[in-house]
Amino acid sequence: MSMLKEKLADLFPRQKAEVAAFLKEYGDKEVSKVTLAQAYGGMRGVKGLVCDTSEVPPDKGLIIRGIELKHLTEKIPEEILWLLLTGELPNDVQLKDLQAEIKSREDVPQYVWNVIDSMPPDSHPMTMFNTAILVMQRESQFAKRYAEGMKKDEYWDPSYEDMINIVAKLPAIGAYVYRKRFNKGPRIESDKTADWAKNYAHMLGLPDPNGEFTNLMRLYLNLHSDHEGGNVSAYSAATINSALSDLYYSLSGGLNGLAGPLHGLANQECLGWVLETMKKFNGAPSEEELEKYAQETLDSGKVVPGYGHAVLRITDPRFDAFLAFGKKHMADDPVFQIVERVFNVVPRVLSQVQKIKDPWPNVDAGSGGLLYHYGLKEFSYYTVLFSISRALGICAQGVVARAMGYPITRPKSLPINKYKEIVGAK
Ligand code: NMX
Ligand code: MLT
Repeated sequence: MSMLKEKLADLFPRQKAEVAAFLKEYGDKEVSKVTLAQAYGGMRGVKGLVCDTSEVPPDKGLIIRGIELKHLTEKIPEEILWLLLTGELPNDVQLKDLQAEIKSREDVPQYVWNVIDSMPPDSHPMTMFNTAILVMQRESQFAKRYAEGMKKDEYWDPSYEDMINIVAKLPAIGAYVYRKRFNKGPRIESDKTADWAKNYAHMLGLPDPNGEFTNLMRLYLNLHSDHEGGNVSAYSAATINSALSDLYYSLSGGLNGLAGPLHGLANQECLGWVLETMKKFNGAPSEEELEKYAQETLDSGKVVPGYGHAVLRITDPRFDAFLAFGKKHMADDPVFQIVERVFNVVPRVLSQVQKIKDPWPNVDAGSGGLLYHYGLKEFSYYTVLFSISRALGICAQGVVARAMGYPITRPKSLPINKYKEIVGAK
């Protein structure tokens, strides 16, 4: 048994007992109230979900298992996966053990390449990526063991196996989607000595003479890994998983939500918006021109992508981390400079619109400019990068949920006349 799995086998029963005792004593206490506006408003702010892997206080941003993101930016994604699951960072021996476990599972079945090859060549990269995950569902250990009649206490074990099998294969699949979709040449074989993010950078096949792009990939795959339980992709995946659909079904389903422009696709939209400003103003726009363009975007009924958030009320610390990387490595890059300039202007413009609750940049406002700098210019691909990273959080949340024995998700909906009765409307 791997060291991580061994640790979880020890940890999970104790955590499950803690939840049971907590519920026994406090189960009937109220934790949230719901107004009619919240029922009609995407349940914003309603506390009714449980997620232990991470939390997002509006005034702090992402905290993974009690550690603020700013203290985790130098970590690599495998360390983050260990942290998400166990609540601790791994030591060197544990990290190597997890990396070896991932490495041993990275071979992708041939039929996955065949399926990607047979898709319409203009399919969106996210459609290709999510289809590849879904088509691998036949590999699910959870589905197999469930059909054989495993006990409820064992659910987390094959979920863990599915998680490692999926996580191990995603860099190769994501890289192939890039190479196939954008005619970059044949698939590049895995580097058997490289860590997860470095191997992904290697298989993408972009020039990386001094390893800066690899470092960006490590940062990128670290920063997007998790964002508590209520975001569209995590919540959708958890709902699917709660029906005991395995992690292949649930991850693919959740990532279909990430492919929406108000969620992960905003990273594609955001760089598009930045480049449009360059086209419109024949080069780098001034702050005044950007202000005008942001206002035009609002007036045309569109959102300014990369800005605003359903939970955060500060500049997203993930944006801060990308900005710091850009300042260090590409301060003179014209696209990066516009990203910085947009940051100076857009919050001011959005602050003047009363209904917008958060005028600050989110994670998607800065990442595209950095990818563009290293030659990853096909921005319809950007959400695949987000997905590879978010798979860590979604899968970790799924394994924890099965270990804790959480039931099927089923909130109550009502039609308008029932709500009218409840609030006493005429
Ligand atoms: N540009 C224009 N309008 C905005 C923006 C923005 N960046 N942000 C919020 N609004 C509007 C929003 O559309 C809504 O309008 P209406 O009432 O007419 O429907 C109003 O302001 C109130 O929205 P909020 O309560 O501030 O935000 P909400 O929680 O509903 O939505 C987002 C959050 C993230 C969906 C929203 O801020 C947005 O659409 N931002 C741009 C897209 C984006 O960057 N998404 C990525 C989020 C991060 N991620 O990676 O998932
Ligand atoms: C995320 O990373 O999932 C986004 O910031 C969206 C969210 O948290 O709602």
